[in-house]
This record gives sequence, C-alpha cells and structure tokens, in this order.
Amino acid sequence: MVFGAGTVQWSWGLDATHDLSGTSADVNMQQATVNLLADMGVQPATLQGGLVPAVASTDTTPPTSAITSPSSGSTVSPGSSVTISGTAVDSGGGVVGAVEISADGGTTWHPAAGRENWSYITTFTNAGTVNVRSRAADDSGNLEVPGPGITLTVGTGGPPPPPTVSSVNPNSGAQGQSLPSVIITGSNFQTGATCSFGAGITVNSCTFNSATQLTANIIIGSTATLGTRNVTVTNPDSQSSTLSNAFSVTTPSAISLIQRATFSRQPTSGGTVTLTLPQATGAGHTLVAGVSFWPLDISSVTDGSGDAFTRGLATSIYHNVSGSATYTNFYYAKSTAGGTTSLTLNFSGGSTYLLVAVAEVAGLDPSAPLDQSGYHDSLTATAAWSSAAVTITTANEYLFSWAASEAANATCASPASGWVIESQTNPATVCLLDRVVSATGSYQASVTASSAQNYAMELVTFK
Ligand SMILES: [Ca+2]
Repeated sequence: MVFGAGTVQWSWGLDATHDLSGTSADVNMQQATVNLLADMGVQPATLQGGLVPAVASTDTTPPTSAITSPSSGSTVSPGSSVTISGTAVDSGGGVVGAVEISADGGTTWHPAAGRENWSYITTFTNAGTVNVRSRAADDSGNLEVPGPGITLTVGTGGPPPPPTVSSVNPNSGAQGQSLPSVIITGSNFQTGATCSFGAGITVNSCTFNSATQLTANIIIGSTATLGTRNVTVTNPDSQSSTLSNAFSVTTPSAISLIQRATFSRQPTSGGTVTLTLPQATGAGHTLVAGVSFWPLDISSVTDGSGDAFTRGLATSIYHNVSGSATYTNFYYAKSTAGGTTSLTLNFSGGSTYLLVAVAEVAGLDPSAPLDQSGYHDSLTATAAWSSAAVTITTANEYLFSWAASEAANATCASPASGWVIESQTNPATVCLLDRVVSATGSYQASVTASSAQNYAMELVTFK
C-alpha cells in the first residue's frame, strides 16, 4: 500500500490557491492531513475552521487475515479463473484498511477487493503446487506478518489414470480352497481399491501394497463355477480394469493316502529320535505325525527336506495313569518339499518312551490344512477304544486317528464303520486308523483292543 501526502497533487486538495487553477480544496483531505500530522506528533497552533482536532493513534496492533476459500490442498485447473476469498479482523482500536494477496508464497503482493471480507481473482497457468498467502493492514499502517497461507495443486486438468491388471498369481485354485495371498500385478492402483474374482469367490480383503501390486485374500466356494473367470480391480474413483480369464477354478484334487507308518521306541536313548519312513516323501503333500510319549515333552519335529512342522496342541495332553502314563500331541507339515525318508522328533531331554503314527497325504489344502482335533482316553482298562467325536467344517477331509497304550501289547481290530486300520506296532501299542470323507458332520474313530487296557486316542482332521 502506497500513500503519498507530500505530492503537488495532494497539496492542491488542501488549498485552491495555486497555478493551473480549476481544482477545489477537499475537507476530507484537509482532515486527513490533520490526522496524519497528529499521528506524527504534530498539532496545529491554530486549527483551520471546519476541522476537528486529532490525537495520535495508540493502535500498534496489526489486523489478522485468513483465507476461507478454496480450502488448502484442493486442486484447481490450470488456465481457469480462481477466486481467493477470506476475512480480516483488526484489534487495538483501529479498522482493517486493506488486504493483500500473494500467489507466490509471499514474494509479490496484490490488492484484494474488500476489507473485513475480501476476495481476489487470479489464474494459475503452470501445473504444480502454489502457496497463497494473505496479509492485512489497519488504518494506522500496522501491517500483518503473513501466516503460512494455503497450498493449492494446479492439476493437469484431467481425471487420474485408470488402473490396469496385468497378472494374477496364483492364477487358479480349487473349489473350497482358501488362498490368503493372491498377488495382483498391474498399474495405477489406488489405496482403497477393491478386487473381484466373480461369483462364488469371496474376497476377504484386497490389500494395497503399491500402485503396481495388490494382495487379495480369497475363499473359493465349494460350489463355485469351474473354469476361467475375469479378475477386476476398481479404484475408489470408480475406474476399473478387468483381466479376462485371469483366474480359474479347478476341482479339488482327490485326497489320498501316500504312505503311513507306526513306530514304537521304548525308550529312546536321547533327546533326538530320527525315524525312517517307508518311502521318500512327495512334493506338495501334508505330513502328519501323531505322537504319544513319556516322560519328557516333545519340542519340535523336522524332516530331511527342511519342511516346517506346526505343533498341533500348544500343551501336550496328559494321560494320568501310574505305570502307563503318556502325553499326546501331533505335528504336521503342509505343502511338503518332498524327497526325504527322514523324520526327526526332538524331545526336551534324555530317554523317552514314544509311540508314533505317521501319514503322508496328497490333495490337502497347501496353506492351512488343519481343521479340527479331539482327544479321548480311558484311565481304566477297557477293550473299547474311541477318540472324541469331532465335527468337521469342510466337506472333503482326511481324518487321522491313532490309539496308544503303554499298558501292554494289545492289538487293534474292528474299526468303526468307514475307518481303516492302516498300521499298528508293538510292543506297547500304537494303532493308526484313517478315512477320507466327503461330507461335513460329526466323526469318531474307534477300535476294539485285543485286551482291556487304559489308552489315549486322538482324532485330527485335515481339509
Ligand atoms: Ca489495529
């Protein structure tokens, strides 16, 4: 703001007696001059008639201003007119005299129209971000130190680019299968994008990893239509991309028992026991080891091909019979690497009695095969041995059960209908029995022992 009271033209407004006549004096300019001189500490000896005395302003507080529109962070189109508007308030005894706007972060300033409510119209030509600030001055010349102002994005003028889907991995799954990590690769994905695999496939989540990658967690319904289908990614701005035939639904591979074995060791001499399987394991299978043991706890299971075994029961179950006590637990490896006959059981210390039932099974869920488990025992002697009844949650499952008794050398016979005794070993007793089922419901394994004994019996189901 520039104000000049010392120019020739100003003095012509104070008095009409001068050359180049034709201008008249203005009482407002005369009073303004009295006010200005008062602010400078100068008072007239004799005040001209028609004017009022003035006192120096005591206002030393500048006004404050604010930009109310557009909001900071908003996008404006290059080349189009933008109205910046806002408010200003003075304090300290004066009024807002003027407001200025800078559209270049405070380097240059331009007058806005209005005072307490003001506006400024401009046009941004170059794409990028701009910093818009305001500052106000009051009628005593107190000038506001401008605040940070607002940031505007000068956009390219068009919508963001649509997504594209280029690949899906894995690109198939079986009916009933859960796939927690399907990688969708493409471009221009946005946070909050959704994934669709079509009818019969439930998408639990579609996680944004980057603009080029999403991770879908899906469950393929057991009745999902077989064959190829399209995968669609939709950004929050509703733009989407569909990759045709990106994913296919297959029939579940048949569940089948590859090999089985039982082992009895009384007792082992150390904390590590390596068992030899009847044949080398295959790839992509599930390897299950049911173990009954005494007196030290099993701590881990490994095999010769580096498979990771999961402990089935956090706490081994205690079968509390003096003289023939056992603990029960089980381990399993999913999606085996294959190619080994070596199975190693590690215990927390020295000599341990152990009874082991092992099964290698094809056709189970490669990512989360375990479904249910249940335990039942008898602390008193009986020839009727049975597991707990377990209700399975998917239709096609492998049911694995073993009975164990340290009491004597009974043999197992007469399994419950549908069950097969696959293997049994003495001395002491371990009997492995199993079955493949194709319907949900409650299942219970049982055998008849050759003599009445106390026993422990576990049933584990895999999907
Ligand atoms: Ca003021």
